Amino acid sequence: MSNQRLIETSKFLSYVLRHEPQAIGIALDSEGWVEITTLIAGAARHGRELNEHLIREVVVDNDKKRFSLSPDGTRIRAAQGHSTSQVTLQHIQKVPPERLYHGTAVRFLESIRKKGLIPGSRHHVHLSDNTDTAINVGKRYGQPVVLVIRALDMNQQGHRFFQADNGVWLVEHVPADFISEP
Ligand code: HQG
Repeated sequence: MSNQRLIETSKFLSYVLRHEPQAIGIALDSEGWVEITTLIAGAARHGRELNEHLIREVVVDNDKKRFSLSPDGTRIRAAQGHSTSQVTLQHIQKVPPERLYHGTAVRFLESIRKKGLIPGSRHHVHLSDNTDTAINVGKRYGQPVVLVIRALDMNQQGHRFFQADNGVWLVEHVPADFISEP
């Protein structure tokens, strides 16, 4: 399977499983799941040819483990990053490590200093446990900068942390007091 086809399919799956399931006339359950057969049929009705083999390859190959299969292998969901109101995924609540990292662009810093980190159109602020990931995330928006978050302190002061299937840490909001800049 060509890499290009896998990337294209991953982008398409991100779009329908996180943001716009209605674009291909499918519904996700509140945990984000849909039957793979339903997904394939919906995509086909909208001119997009998928098949089970291709979908499974995208799930396994994906660099960031963006998608998960149900234990019986019949359903798929995006691990995190949703904006659709169809999904209210109950991620696993966990005690975070002492520090977590958030990659952003330098041009957002002024606003972050005022408001802290806010989720934008997604349901959560995304944090990682390593700086390499954070740099790559930040680069998407311009000159990257990695912010250090005092996650354990935040948690001890009542902020709930969740971890998605793929290891990404999620929190509702990071107040500016817990953020340090390099
Ligand atoms: C910024 C990708 C101004 C925030 C990535 C970020 C990640 C503020 C942007 C995942 C702000 C939101 C998530 C404030 C936050 N003022 N800007 N107060 N607070 N921001 O894309 O974290 O490839 O929704 O720093 O790799 O960049 O999709 O979030 O720059 O894992 O799987 O607002 O998405 O993964 O942008 O990325 P995003 P993100 P996938």
